[in-house]
Amino acid sequence: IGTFFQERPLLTNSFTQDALLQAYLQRHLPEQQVQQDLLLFGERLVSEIEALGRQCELTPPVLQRYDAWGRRVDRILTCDAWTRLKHISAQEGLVAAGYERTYGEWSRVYQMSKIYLFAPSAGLYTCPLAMTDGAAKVIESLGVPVREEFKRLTTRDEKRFWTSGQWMTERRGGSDVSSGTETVARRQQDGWFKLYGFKWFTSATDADVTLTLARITDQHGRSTAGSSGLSLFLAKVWDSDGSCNGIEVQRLKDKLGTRQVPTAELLLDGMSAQLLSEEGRGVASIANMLTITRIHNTVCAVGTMRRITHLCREYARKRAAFGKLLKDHALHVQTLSRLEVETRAAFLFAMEVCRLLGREENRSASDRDTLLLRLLTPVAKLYTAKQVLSIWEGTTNVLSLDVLRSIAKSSGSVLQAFFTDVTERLQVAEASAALHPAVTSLHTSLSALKRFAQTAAARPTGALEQSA
Ligand code: MFK
Ligand code: FAD
Repeated sequence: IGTFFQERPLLTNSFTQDALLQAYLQRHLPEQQVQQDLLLFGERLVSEIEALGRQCELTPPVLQRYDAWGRRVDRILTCDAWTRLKHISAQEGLVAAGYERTYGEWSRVYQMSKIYLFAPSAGLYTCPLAMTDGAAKVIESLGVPVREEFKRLTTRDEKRFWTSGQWMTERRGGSDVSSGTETVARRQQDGWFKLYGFKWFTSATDADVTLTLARITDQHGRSTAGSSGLSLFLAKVWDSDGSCNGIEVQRLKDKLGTRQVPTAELLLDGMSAQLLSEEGRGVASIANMLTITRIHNTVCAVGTMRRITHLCREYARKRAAFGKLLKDHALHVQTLSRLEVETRAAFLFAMEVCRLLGREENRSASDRDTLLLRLLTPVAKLYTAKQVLSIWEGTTNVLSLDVLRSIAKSSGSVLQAFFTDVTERLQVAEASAALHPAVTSLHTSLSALKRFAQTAAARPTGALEQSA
């Protein structure tokens, strides 16, 4: 069988290996505390988290439908590593840091830097974290009196930390949630609701609570169709005795990827839930969750790109072909350089969106920042997402339409904000002779985009779709 064994690429501290992340933080968030925290987190990723993520892949969740006595229990059994990742997520403040706001408008950049480092090692625990963050954001932005839930979603105390699900998709409605949602909500005398319906894709179903959409029925059982009939609800997934809250877990999805994550089909058969939004404002209210999960999606995609480029570079120093190391083959170096440039651009794009989010939450955002955040969130998600990341949280085409929605809804103001922003950045870049060719080419692209925008701004989304 021969004596040669390839030396493997080594994973070392992802923070100290990442010159761009370090430089970015040095420039914008140079606090010693941040550097120290990320340094230690980078060590923990190698020494502990990486193995846990791997364990989650090797030990996928299972559904225990009945107990030994034939009673229906519907328990989702996850491995110890999955639970440990939940605890680590709380300890490291992977959601909390976004709400403690210790670093003012840079708090999201700080939090997302950790998510970015965590993602490629975390066995997709990033999925429940994204939804948990999104749920906290919705609760905070609606200002509803569910303080206990908010505190638990954003705590660093691992014993109190809760995660949230995001149950939107039904068999009819994945992208088209507004017309496809059939779940109904019947009002109870105490003001709570009971939900009846079928949710077709619910990831990280081991969550403690969930946000979901349903149509409130009148006394005759009738409800309003379309987006204006949908309201947003908050529900506990499990009762205090560990049994399901009016839910039957039909089955766990047998997936091609993301096998670590328990994703289920759920029959809601009288799930007790609390109304969170105004009646009929469900879609608009859950949009805040979509913004957060789409930003997480972006950051996780870029974190994975960085891990891949890092390992590729490391491998190229160890693997030989045709008499020399890969790093000495010009063509291979060109391939790696292209990956590196894409990764850097995607990183800066992702961090810019996080910066804008942080400014908005810190109430220091200008009007332009707010418009840019709305426009760039779907663009960043659709551009960076590959594999499953491009399906969930809005497919590439659906997000393209969301970009058009943002243009139409703001009567073109988001584009105006974008053009002003890019023009100002190009003016800065023009000062450097080395950047002249790139600046010229960007000016050409910008002119073409402006021409499109002139025809697009005043038209409704449907008409815009034709012109896209
Ligand atoms: C690794 C990390 C990743 C974590 C992954 C977690 C696991 C996966 C979880 C999921 O996949 S959860 C399911 C995600 N599903 C989607 O993303 C659904 C995709 N479909 C859309 O995004 C549609 O655009 C949407 C259902 C949101 C709306 O379609 P409609 O019904 O055609 O929308 P309409 O009528 O234009 O808008 C309704 C309201 O919502 C409007 O507000 P107003 O009533 O005030 O006018 C819109 O402005 C508002 N809205 C829609 N999208 C918005 C938004 N507001 C802000 N931002 C947006 N993006
Ligand atoms: P469809 O909406 O039927 O779309 C099919 C195709 O048509 C896509 O390519 C889409 O881009 C395209 N398309 C649709 N509409 C348009 C249009 N107007 N113009 C152009 N093209 C269009 N959902 C949840 O609610 N919670 C979860 O936790 C969750 N977890 C998931 C986990 C995994 C692993 C996966 C794969 C999905 C999960 N989903 C979840 C569901 C996911 O959000 C949906 O699959 C997604 O929103 C797409 O919906 P769909 O599958 O019904 O596809």
